[in-house]
This record gives sequence, C-alpha cells and structure tokens, in this order.
Amino acid sequence: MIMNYSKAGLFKSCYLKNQLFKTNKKEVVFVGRSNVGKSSLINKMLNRKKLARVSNVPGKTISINFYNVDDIFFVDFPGYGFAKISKNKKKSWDSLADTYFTTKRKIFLAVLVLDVRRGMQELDFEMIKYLISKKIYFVVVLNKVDKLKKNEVKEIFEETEKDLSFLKNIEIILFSSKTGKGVEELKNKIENYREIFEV
Ligand SMILES: Nc1nc2c(ncn2[C@@H]2O[C@H](COP(=O)(O)OP(=O)(O)OP(=O)(O)O)[C@@H](O)[C@H]2O)c(=O)[nH]1
Ligand SMILES: [Mg+2]
Repeated sequence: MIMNYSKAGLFKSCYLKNQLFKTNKKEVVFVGRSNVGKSSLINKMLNRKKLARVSNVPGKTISINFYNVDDIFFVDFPGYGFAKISKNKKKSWDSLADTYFTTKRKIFLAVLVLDVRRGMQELDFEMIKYLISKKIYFVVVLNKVDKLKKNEVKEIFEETEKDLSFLKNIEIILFSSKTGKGVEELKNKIENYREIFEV
C-alpha cells in the first residue's frame, strides 16, 4: 500500500537507553557513518526542510529520533565512525544502539546510508554483519551522487556491488538528498518491505 508521507512529525528523541520505549509500530531505521546524510535523506523523503536536524559538523544527531510517518516510525540514528568521538561516547553509542536493536521491536528494514565518494568502509561492514546477526533486512543507499560525475558514480556503484557480493541479494540505491534522486525508489522499497514484514 502506498504510504502517506505528508504529515510526519517528531515522536521522541532518545539520548539514553532508559528513554527507549516499547512499541507495536513497524520501524525503518536509517544507519551509517556520521555525515553521510541520513538526516538530510529523511527530510528529503518527507519533503521537509528542517524536521531532522542536519549539520556540516559530523556528529549532529546524538539521539535516536523517532518520526511518525503514516503508521510507521522513521528512526534517525546517530552516525558512527566520527573520528573525534571519545571512547566514552563510542561506548554509549554502542550500548544505546545495542539496546535499540536488542529490544523486541518490529524493525522491518534498515537503510544503510553511504557517502558515494567513499563507498563501503570498515565500520559499514561491521554494521552489515551486525544487522545480519539480528536478522534485519537492509538496503544500501549511495547518497550525495550530485557530488560526482556519472562515470564516477558508476565506478563506486560497481565497487559497492563487489564489496557486497558475499550477500545473496544486494539492493543498492543511488540517492541525492539535494536533488531528490532515488526518493521514489527508496519509498517503493520501504513500502514493499513494510508490506511483507510479519512478526
Ligand atoms: N551535496 C549534497 N550534500 C548532502 C547530501 N546529503 C547530505 N548532505 C550534506 O551533508 C552534511 C551532513 O548531512 P546530515 O544529514 O547531517 O548527515 P548525517 O548522516 O545525519 O550526520 P550525523 O547525524 O552526524 O550522523 C550536511 O552538510 C548536508 O547538507 C546530498 O545528497 N548531496
Ligand atoms: Mg543526522
């Protein structure tokens, strides 16, 4: 069924484990390295300029943010791999993330966002292994395609395909939070996974 994206709103921001809540809603979670454009992508999908907070400074999103979108949650995650992050902060990211993923929830899809200029990095492989261990379906989004020439994008796309060839099914979407490229494709994916997901 086609979803209505027009009346989205922030439901809750969780900075600490004990702020996480139980819910019966289905969720799609957006994960990836810091600064790859997760929050921008969410804004573009929802056709809103400032719903999710965006910044040039990596580490903008420091809480797990739940947005009501139709009958599901869009979940904006803090980015990982932020170089300046302290060990303590990394630990708190890990434990917040782990609590989120380990609590019984209806996460029907994870959207792993990459910066097309970098492609798959070490921590992204770790994230994928983690998602597989939790039996969570995921798609990979190469964001910021507006920053590269077509042939450069093609090169990274093929490289990413190779990087992920150990998976049975890989779905890679080219995206730009600036131009809106990929919005319809990603919406279709989300709607399809939402439809087939049963707990
Ligand atoms: N040119 C271009 N810039 C983008 C795109 N997506 C995001 N940006 C820029 O990248 C920077 C980081 O964007 P965010 O959306 O805050 O990234 P994030 O992944 O949410 O970052 P954290 O919350 O720190 O994990 C901002 O300056 C955005 O304007 C895109 O598709 N194209
Ligand atoms: Mg963010």
